[in-house]
Amino acid sequence: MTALLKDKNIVVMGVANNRSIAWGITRSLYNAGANLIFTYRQERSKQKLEKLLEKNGIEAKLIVSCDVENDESIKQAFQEVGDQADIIHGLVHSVAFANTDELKGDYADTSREGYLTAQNISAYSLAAVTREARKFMTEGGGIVTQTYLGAERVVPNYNVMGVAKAALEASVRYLAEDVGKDGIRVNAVSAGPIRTLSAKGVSGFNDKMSVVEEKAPLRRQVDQDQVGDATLFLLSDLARGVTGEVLHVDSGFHIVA
Ligand code: NDP
Ligand code: KAL
Repeated sequence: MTALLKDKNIVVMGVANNRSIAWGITRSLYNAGANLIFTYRQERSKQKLEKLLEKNGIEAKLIVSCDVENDESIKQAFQEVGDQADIIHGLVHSVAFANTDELKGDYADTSREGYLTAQNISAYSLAAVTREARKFMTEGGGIVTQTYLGAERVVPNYNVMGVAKAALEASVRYLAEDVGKDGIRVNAVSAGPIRTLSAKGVSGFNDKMSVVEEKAPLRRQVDQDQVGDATLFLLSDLARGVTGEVLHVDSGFHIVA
């Protein structure tokens, strides 16, 4: 493939380990010639990331701490990125969180606190990071977030996260309007189920995986590399006419009744 992102500075948020969707995205972006900047929350994620980079011979331009629950942390992180990289050409938002006890049973039983936590980390954070990143996106560029079908339909157990993803997808559209005048595009990838650290242990996950193999037009699982390549497309100039869009990378599962 041609170097679609040669010399472009791309910030990737949300690598926790080698199974992370953000790590699949990293591989695609690296192969397309991007300079990569990473943000992490937990120290353990930083250590895993450093090992992965070393093992794969990838050199990060910068690795900074960023807890998206905290405005000051976001401000500091992007200030440091701006100071070191000068210009940001792209941003990958691949973070979400809800308490496990809210990811089962009735959505009606969601606590106020649990609702706010899911919205805060999984949806509001996209607006917050867009606000800080756009200051340095002086040549335009792309922002891509990760969503799931549970935003559009009732998927058992996804509950509070489905409502947060609905807010995230609406945010993609409102943010696309805000930053479009600066030549910045905002899009989402809606991936089918992929076994990651987040997905592990949440009830109903295995059933969701097997139904894709049975019912999706392509009758196969989705993997991190497929999401990585779709994210690369959305960040690249090939998608220069695309903004405010939710692109399903789910073997076509969402079109089937
Ligand atoms: P991972 O567990 O690999 O990644 C989740 C990431 O979220 C971690 O890196 C974690 O960082 C980060 N995170 C959580 N809270 C915060 C916070 N307050 N500040 C900063 N970072 C935070 O799981 P996935 O790769 O599966 O998830 C990535 C995205 O993909 C999520 O938005 C998820 O909803 C979405 N998605 C996943 C699907 C799947 O089947 N796996 C399907 C469709 C969408 P740390 O560990 O350092 O806290
Ligand atoms: C219907 C599906 C089955 C699973 C239901 C809910 C999945 C919710 C995703 C959400 C991101 C999971 C968590 O927040 C897990 C968290 O409570 C506990 N895990 C952690 O804290 C780990 C250590 C860290 C790394 O995780 C985070 N997030 O920080 C949905 C399936 C089919 C598709 C999925 C998994 C979608 C999705 O959004 O991830």
